[in-house]
Amino acid sequence: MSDNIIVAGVSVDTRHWIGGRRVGSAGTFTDVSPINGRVLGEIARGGPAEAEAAVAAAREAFPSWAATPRAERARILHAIADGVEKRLEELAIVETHDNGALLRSHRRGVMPRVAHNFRFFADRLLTLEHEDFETRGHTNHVSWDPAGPCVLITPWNAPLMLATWKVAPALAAGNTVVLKPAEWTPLTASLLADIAAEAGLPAGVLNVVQGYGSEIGDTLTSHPDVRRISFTGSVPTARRIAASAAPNLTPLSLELGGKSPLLVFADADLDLAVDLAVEQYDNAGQVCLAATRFLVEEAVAEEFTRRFTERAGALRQGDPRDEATDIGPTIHPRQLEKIDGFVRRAVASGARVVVGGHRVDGQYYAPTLLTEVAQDSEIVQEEVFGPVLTLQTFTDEDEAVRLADDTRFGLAATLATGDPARAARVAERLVAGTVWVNCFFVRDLQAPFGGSRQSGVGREGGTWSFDFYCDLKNTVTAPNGWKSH
Ligand code: TXE
Repeated sequence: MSDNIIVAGVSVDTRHWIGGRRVGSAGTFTDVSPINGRVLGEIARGGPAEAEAAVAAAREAFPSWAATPRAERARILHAIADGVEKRLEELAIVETHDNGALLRSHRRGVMPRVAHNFRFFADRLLTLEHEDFETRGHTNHVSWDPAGPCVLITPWNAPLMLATWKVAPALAAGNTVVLKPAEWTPLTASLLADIAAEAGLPAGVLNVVQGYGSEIGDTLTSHPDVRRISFTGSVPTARRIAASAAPNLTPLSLELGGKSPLLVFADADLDLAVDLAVEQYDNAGQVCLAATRFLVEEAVAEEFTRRFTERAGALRQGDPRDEATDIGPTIHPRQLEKIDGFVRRAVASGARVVVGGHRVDGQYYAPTLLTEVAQDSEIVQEEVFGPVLTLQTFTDEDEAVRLADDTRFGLAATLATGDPARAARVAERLVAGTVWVNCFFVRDLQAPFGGSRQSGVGREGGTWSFDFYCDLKNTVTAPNGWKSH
């Protein structure tokens, strides 16, 4: 097997990155592009031995990186951001080939954001401080001590973006990292390893291992030398990881699925509401935050549906490399099958198709809206992770809140209303990690991000990330530094 593959002119190393060296595996797995089913290459298929080696490398590199002055760590993180910006076009095109999301989004939104992830946490590190305070003359000094090797496990829907949400704060905090990207999208993590090495990140501080979660995951998550695990993905895998981490009581951050609502009140600007609604087809609906359940006040439901149908019908589905495309393919034949199964079962149990409801050529699924769906039905309760939305109506605010909150998730909610008092009232009542009012997908890294209920455990962002990736310590010193009786 050749160690490098060429994807759209970009050379990508298909091996692991462990302790500052490229390391192969006896076996490989095949990486296929969702755009056209073309094989991109064979990727090193890691297992327990590679997981052990990566954790050992992270453990060995930890003391020196943890002791590296904050300013120097921040400088290296900024250098990584510089590298991301320099190779932005390459990262964008490789990511699009690997996961099928729009090239124009990768170019203009996602990859600049990847660089920002490093810059933000580098800068934040330099201002991370808690004012000392006194207790009966004693001084309390709070510090954020690096925790140790961190295992970061990431999904395929926004591979580099979600990986760097975790990698950047973990490294900034002085930890070392083993990153395990999803097996459907292994490529940009490998490029990140190159960029980090070029930026001067010492060997072993960032390690990248490739492979199937079922083969390499357990060794990583059950490892006694691992001090933190951060995972974004599905609820069943999160349960497996939590069970595997339980004997060591390794702290976990879990960012899981959602079934978030878009509430449209009769007093809303309907054009804005429809804009927000159409946005839910981004990335072919494979977005954890997507507001997949439209809850629309009865008085405007017909008009909302009419305008939405018109807008959805104008969306262009096709090759995500084409700047004019609005919706690309689904990630994998298995995901397509899963999406189609959800829709077929919903229709069989009485749902009415307003828009779409069928496969298109290749791995594409038509943007879909279903109505006449029961609150307790599978299509309303379970995450589809595809371009499939449902519409239900409500008659008053209480019913809107009741329907919005009636799932096992609590990741996000979006409100469209012209009444600020109502927005405040409803936002306060909803169980959700993020509530957007008359907007969607605005995320400042200073804000806490995460889900309630089965949408996750913990919050990432700003100081919350440092709280997770550090062992917080309070040092209490006696008055005048001397023992008190
Ligand atoms: O996710 P998995 P899958 C949801 C979405 C989707 C469903 C299934 O509903 O349809 O999950 O997707 C690694 N130990 N989301 O099967 O299995 C795996 O290799 C350690 C929502 O792809 O959760 C990959 O790196 N790791 C979501 C990562 O877990 C293991 C984004 C995610 O894969 C492992 C993606 C194990 N035992 C899917 N088994 C979101 N919240 O955004 C697997 N993995």
